[in-house]
Order: sequence, then C-alpha cells, then structure tokens
Amino acid sequence: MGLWTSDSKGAVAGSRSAGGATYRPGARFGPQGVRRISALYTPYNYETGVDLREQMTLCDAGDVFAIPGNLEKSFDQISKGVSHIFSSGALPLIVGGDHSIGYPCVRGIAECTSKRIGIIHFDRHLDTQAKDMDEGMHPTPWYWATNLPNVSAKNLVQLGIGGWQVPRAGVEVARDRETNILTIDDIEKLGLEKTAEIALELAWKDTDAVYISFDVDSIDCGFVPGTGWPEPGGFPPREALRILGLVAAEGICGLEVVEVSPPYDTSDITSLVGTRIIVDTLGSLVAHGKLGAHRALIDKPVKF
Ligand SMILES: [Mn+2]
Repeated sequence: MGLWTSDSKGAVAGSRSAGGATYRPGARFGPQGVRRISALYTPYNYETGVDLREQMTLCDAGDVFAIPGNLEKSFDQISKGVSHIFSSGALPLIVGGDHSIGYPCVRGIAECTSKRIGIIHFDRHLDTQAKDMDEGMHPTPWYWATNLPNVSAKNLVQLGIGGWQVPRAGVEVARDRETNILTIDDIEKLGLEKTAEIALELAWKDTDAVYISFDVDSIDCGFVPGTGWPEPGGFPPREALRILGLVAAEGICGLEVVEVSPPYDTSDITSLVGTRIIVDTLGSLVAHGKLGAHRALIDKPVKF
C-alpha cells in the first residue's frame, strides 16, 4: 500500500481478505475485477454533469494483504490500512473481499475520531450474528462493529434484507440491539425517496458521520452472478444506485463494496456493478458539495 499523495481526496484500496466466506469463495479477486472493468469508464457523468477528474485526485492505494486462514490478523491489517488512509485526509473507498471486512474497515475509521458513526448497509443478509462456524465470518461484521464505543446499532440501517439466507442468530441480535431493517417489500411500499429519507434520519440521529457498506448481493442475483451468496428478489441495479446516490448526498466517512467474486461472474457484470457503486457515490458527494467533509472528523489521527 502507499501510493496516494497528501493532496488526494480519495484513495481506493482493495482487500484480498476472503477467509470469511462460508461457502462460495473468490471475493479475494474482487479488487482485480473492479479495477479491470473500471477501464470502461470515463470520469464524466452525463446526467449530472459531474466530472470526477475536475474535482478530485483519486488514487489506487493497492491491496491490503490478508493472511490466509487468520481472520483476526487480516482484520488488524485492514484496520491499519484504513486508519492510515483516513488519517491522511483521503476518503477510504474499500473494495472487498468478503463482508467480514466490514468490521475492521469501520474500526479503522472509528479509531481516528471521537465522533459517532452511523452505518447504512445494503444487503440481502443481516450480518449481525456474533459467530458463524465459531469464527467472525462474513455474516458477523455488524455484531462486532456495533460493539465499538462510537458505533451504535441504533444507527445501523439495513436496506434490502430478506429471502431465505438470513440466519436466525443474526435476527435475534438485530432485534436485541434495535438495528433498523427495511426489507425489499418495505422499500417497494415506501418508494426510493422515502426509503433514503428514513435511512438518513436513522443513521444520522445523534451521529457525526455515516459509513456506507454495499454488499453487491443486495442486488437481484440475475444482475450479480459473481457473488458468494446470490439471492433472487433483491434490488434492480437502477433502484439501488438511486438510493445510494440519495444517501451519499449527505456525506460519508467511508465506503466499502464487498462480495464481488469474479470467478463466479459472467462478462464482468458484477464487477461492473461494483465500479458503479464507487463512482456513483463519488458523483453524489461532488454534486452535493460533500467531498472532503469527512476530514473534520479526524481528531485522533493514527500514526504508524
Ligand atoms: Mn450479503
């Protein structure tokens, strides 16, 4: 790692950590897939008129090395990388890796600030149980992240949850801790704008920053075959991107895109969705004047 410069406003870092996947592997190649297909894109968005190249220096900080078979050491590596990027003033944009990285990514930011952080989480799965297979696998990140002193489960907003892959152990924790869950059915009834409004209200209630975690499996598996736990019935990509743009408009302290698994992908379309999540978030931050706002949070910079 370490390719970014002090004047950069955004740093993309990959995480090869994929030891938290419980069945279908391959998310360690997610950063490669997103990098490869990102060659299709220009920095300019026609609908909004935003040209990212005019607004920011975007730097690829390389991959965080994970230690195969050792989740805790991998998590330490990831938190160090994220806190280093965040402390530099750059906005961390993390490409996973499986969803177990949600915990060390949020921890890396939370350690650099005394401020309180909310989380907006796109997923078909709750990911709130303490352990899976007796380890902190990919259904567990929010159990651990909401144990952090400045991250409350009451500011965790979980969008798109549903289907037949939500372990009941996670349901119990989500209810006990009072996370905020909107299923696909809820969102269909509320509409996209109202959903975003509710998500912002809950994630920002008594907090100073919001982190976005985007699991690509929140999108209907017909559009994202390259993922660990595909599940029919999720968001159409257009609707997920619309909500994402609306919630990013208030500013973020970091973004992660997880569970892109290129070995299962077809024509790189899942990696392409992953790329859109990053550029659409950046486009919204630029359009709403929120790029760089996260720097006000840094009051405990981490030095290595
Ligand atoms: Mn998921």
